[in-house]
Amino acid sequence: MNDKKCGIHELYAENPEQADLLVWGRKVDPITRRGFFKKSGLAAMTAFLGAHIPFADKMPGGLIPAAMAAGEDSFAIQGKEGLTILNDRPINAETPPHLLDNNITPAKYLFVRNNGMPPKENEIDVDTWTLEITGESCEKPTTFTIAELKEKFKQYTYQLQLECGGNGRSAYDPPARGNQWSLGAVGCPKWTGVRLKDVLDYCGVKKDAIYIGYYGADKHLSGNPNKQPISRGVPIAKAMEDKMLIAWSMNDEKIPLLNGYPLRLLCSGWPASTSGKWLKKIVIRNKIHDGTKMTGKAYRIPCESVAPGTKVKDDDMCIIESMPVKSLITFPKTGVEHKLTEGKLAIRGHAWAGDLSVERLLVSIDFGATWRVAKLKKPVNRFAWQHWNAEIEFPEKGYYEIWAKAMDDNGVSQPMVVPGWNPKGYLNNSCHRIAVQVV
Ligand SMILES: Nc1nc2c(c(=O)[nH]1)N[C@H]1C(S)=C(S)[C@@H](COP(=O)(O)O)O[C@H]1N2
Ligand SMILES: [Mo]
Repeated sequence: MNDKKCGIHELYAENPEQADLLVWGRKVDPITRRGFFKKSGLAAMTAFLGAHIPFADKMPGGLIPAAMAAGEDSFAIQGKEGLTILNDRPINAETPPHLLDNNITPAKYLFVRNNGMPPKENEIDVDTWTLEITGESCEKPTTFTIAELKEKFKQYTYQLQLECGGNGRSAYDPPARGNQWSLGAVGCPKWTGVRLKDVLDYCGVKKDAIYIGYYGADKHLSGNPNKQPISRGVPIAKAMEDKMLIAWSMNDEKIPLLNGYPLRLLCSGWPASTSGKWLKKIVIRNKIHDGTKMTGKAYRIPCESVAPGTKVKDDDMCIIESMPVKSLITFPKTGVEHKLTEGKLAIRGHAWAGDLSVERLLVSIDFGATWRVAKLKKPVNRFAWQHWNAEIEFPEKGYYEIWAKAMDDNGVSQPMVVPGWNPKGYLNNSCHRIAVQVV
């Protein structure tokens, strides 16, 4: 999968000088091949490497620092552990399935999907942070501090799953551009906040309202303050569901900076791109919100299915709504060895189904020829993922694959193979499978 990864490696491979300029603002002298940092570029690299660089002036241009080049693990994201980094500007990182084993996803294992440059921690003051509710279909535009939100509205805590619309994109052929997520752009932490509905009601939703849109405090990659990295939303009916939250806390702690500190929107069940991070403003619209990444082909799929590789007109693309049914095997880790003499192998994982719930989870060890029903729990609340487990008996030694397949309460199952191709590679909910060596 390495060849599909983009980010610093690809950038440097393609054009080292351009990469230097982009990442660090470092210009290369064409004769000496030395890199000349602008002050801010050197500061950025120093911060990245976590140390002052005594010989920075001798560093050749177009050279990727060895601390980053060595491999994924040498380039750590603050507060995260064991994530696979897909891109570093903006930061995008996913969680290997075996690290998603916890029932409630810990902060260190929640994936990161940034479209722009997040605000810096020292730029954020929780006490003065405000959320503005406005828009043409808002009767009483109001600005709240976080303290006012806490004081004015009832507080709720729910476990809410988040999955990027592009999770699974790496499996599409022909490939779709964008972060090559495999399985781990998903998680299900516990969030505390106020209901979006209560806040919207307080500010007055006019009769002609049909959509909401969010704005966050992150900046566009170009640095242009008039451009948003992303500004998406959901129809009013979805916004008014009682588990859509404006949250200030995740797992009883402050939300991690990269996941939206100090305030984020949660529209669980829909592509996580509808759950705005670093939340500053919500607009109540009298038309479908037309913010960045609402239009064109972003977060849209062909209204009618198309053959792989088809060019689709923007007009024939429809906004993705509820995410499809999906599951993960989170224990054991793929490639595990199991001794036949030890008897059954206990396996487990989670399953979720967007706006719906999961009705059944099936497992197979014979490449899908036969399936057995696993034990499946009810969600702790709507929009929380559901835990499942099973005990697997192997007939003899050898190589096996364990496949898991979930079915939602409309009777729709995950496909075994990659589902309908679409230009941007969204909604791959094909079955997760792991390898087991029985010895
Ligand atoms: N302000 C803002 N909100 C955002 C994004 C962003 O880049 N900026 N990314 C969106 C996308 S595409 C996803 S998948 C989720 C990712 O949430 P996470 O990084 O907390 O896992 O946040 C969404 N909310
Ligand atoms: Mo996303």
